[in-house]
Amino acid sequence: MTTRQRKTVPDTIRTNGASPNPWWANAVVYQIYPRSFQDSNGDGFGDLKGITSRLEYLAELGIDAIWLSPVYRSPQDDNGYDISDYRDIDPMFGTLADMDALLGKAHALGIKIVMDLVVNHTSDEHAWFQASRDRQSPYADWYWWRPAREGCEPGTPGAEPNRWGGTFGGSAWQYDPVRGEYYLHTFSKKQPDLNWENPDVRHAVYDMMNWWLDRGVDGFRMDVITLISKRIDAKGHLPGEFGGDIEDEPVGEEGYSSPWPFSMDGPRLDEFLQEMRREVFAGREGYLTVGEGQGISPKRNEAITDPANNELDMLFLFDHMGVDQRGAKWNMVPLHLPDLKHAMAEQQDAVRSKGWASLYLNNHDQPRSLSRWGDTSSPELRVKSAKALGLLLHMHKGTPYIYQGEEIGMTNAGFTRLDQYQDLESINAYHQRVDEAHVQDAASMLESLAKVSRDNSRTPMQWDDSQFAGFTDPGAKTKPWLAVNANKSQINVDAECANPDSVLSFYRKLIALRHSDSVIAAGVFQLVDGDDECIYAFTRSIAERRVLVVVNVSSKSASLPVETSLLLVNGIDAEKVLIANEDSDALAAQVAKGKLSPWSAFAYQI
Ligand code: TEU
Repeated sequence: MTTRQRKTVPDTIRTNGASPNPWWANAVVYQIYPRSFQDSNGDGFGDLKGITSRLEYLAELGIDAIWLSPVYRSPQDDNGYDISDYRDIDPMFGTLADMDALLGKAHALGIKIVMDLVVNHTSDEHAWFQASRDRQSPYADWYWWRPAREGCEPGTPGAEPNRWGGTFGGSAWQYDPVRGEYYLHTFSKKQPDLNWENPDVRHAVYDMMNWWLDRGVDGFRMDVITLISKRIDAKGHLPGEFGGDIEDEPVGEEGYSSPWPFSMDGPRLDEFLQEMRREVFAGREGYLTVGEGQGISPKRNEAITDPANNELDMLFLFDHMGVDQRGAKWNMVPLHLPDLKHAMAEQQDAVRSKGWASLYLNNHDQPRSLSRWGDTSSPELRVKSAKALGLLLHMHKGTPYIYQGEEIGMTNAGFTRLDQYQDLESINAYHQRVDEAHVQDAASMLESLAKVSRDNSRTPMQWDDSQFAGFTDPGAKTKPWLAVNANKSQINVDAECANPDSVLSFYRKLIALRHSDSVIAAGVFQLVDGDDECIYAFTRSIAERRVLVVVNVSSKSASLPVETSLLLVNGIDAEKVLIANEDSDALAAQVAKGKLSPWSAFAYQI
């Protein structure tokens, strides 16, 4: 077992306004996508025993907590984000005993475990939903059931209650012949939305959460939690039901309007979150709650995460992840750096004195940031830009999240054919856009998928250069569920572990710095030269201590902009470099010329 060096942020330094400072005030969280992390039984899917066997690796990396994507019992329509039993583990991942073993060992190593909580919807195979199909059942009102549009034959084309489309294709309404009505599904038709207006639903969710906390988990990452309160009128009607104003809603390229505006940050969100806080977390300590924050503005984030309001500890905001997308997520455009800086700065400014930010560039829904915004054209630039993006993110204020493989510089999958993809969103979008709505041709849609499909981040973790990258045994019964990236021979844990110049070693330093330096953990953020198109610079400060962060987010040599140059007017003193992806002499020479090499990045005490 490793002994962990970790200073906490002194309580005299304000983090989110809570006192004492919570443990996550200077923590780093690591996200595990269990299917793709480590397979222990050769079935081609990662599992809990696999994760347990890799905990020492994570302890050495230095992370404080794991966010575990869903491992509950599930038909796996959306890789576990469709849960059919909240109190059991899917056999694909193991058993409850395996979960207890994982918790026990993680805790012994000083690592907390935060479970994914998916309660905007269940699986259609969940017992609640099955019971709900009977109008006489006590569960009849647990989901959003609605009759066919007036004058239409139920179950026929166009008879859906309104024109909402599901996030994963087709209508957001599915007709159920047993009940003779439609149910709402914001995501796939196997993910019916729960009716949070019904107090029985809410209390069933709180009971389940308490059950997991009693079992030893340390908190929850709450899937699409900001969609739980839908905008209904006094009669309980959803917009557009039976005619109404949704007919005027813009219809997207694929012929549907979006239900999201009617559920993101809905009217009862604060009330539900406060109720959850009371019913689940009152009297408990040391947990973490982080919500997926679609539709939450930085200003609203400040309120929801202000400890005085008793809602959530932090949220994942989305605005900074959309800066290179236009309209549909499939329409990617090159990054215009000032857009990213301003989106991040707005989030940072809103948590200056109250509330808290979570920091991420990667997760299981996003393409790899290194392929998206870094430079993978040569091994040198790949390593340097991976470190630059890591430094950039980790020097902001908030709690950084590392998505598995990010710490070794994993890249997009490199798939070129539709049959290589497994993600339902990618496959459905292809058919809808290419075959049905004809908004993209096959070649351009394959290009879009190669850039932005969720499968880009879901390829197996690269542990070594063996056939299946150490994710599963070469002699395994089946191949990994998703192909291993061809670059596993260059990019893997084994190759990086002992190399002090690797991306992995750099991430260890980033994590250690957050633990030991309270300016990095809690310092006030100030953007510098916000409109510069290559250099991303900002300061972090507490009282007289001030750290300047400078990153060249480009593959060309860039001039240091005015304000940044002024802050560096005395040149670079090696002793004041907190962390950098180049040696101090090289940095000093660049700064002396007023230039920064491609992807150079450093944090400097000024
Ligand atoms: O994601 C919700 C979400 O808003 C998206 O990021 C979504 O996955 C999609 O990429 C939109 O284009 C959460 C989970 O993180 C995701 O994996 C699930 O599929 C989804 O909810 C449904 O549970």
